[in-house]
Amino acid sequence: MKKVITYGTFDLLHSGHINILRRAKEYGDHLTVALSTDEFNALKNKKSYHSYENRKMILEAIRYVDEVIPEQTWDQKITDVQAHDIDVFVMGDDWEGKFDFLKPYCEVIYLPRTIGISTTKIKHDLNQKNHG
Ligand code: C2G
Repeated sequence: MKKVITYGTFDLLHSGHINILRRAKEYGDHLTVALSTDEFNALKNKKSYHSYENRKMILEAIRYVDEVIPEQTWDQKITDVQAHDIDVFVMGDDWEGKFDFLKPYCEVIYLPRTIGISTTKIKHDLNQKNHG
């Protein structure tokens, strides 16, 4: 069984998230998502609208996702790849090159981001609408 992993916050789920999850799954038979905890989001200077539990439950309902594990630190990736017997690591290309240290342990693939959508944009657009 070829196992794929990807990491992220996946807040306010949108088509960009679904695109990366669908395409990541195409590289194998099993997709693990390492989902940023609320505490780790604070380290990323991100505040997600949905809690970790809610973001986890939402991801687990997606057909492309087989397993969700917590992402708690920047330096758990090598351990995750080894512990979960991962063959392929996939991230959006806004992270191009940032995770090449994983190359000795698994295939590292950066996929083009979906243009025109992001959690930040959603929050911004909603604020504009509500405040004129
Ligand atoms: N993404 C995408 N297209 C978008 C928005 C996001 O392909 N329009 C991808 C990102 O490139 C990432 C994934 O969706 O691969 C999740 O995005 P975020 O939830 O914003 O994750 P991020 O904050 O980048 O966290 O250790 C790695 C970090 O946890 C990644």
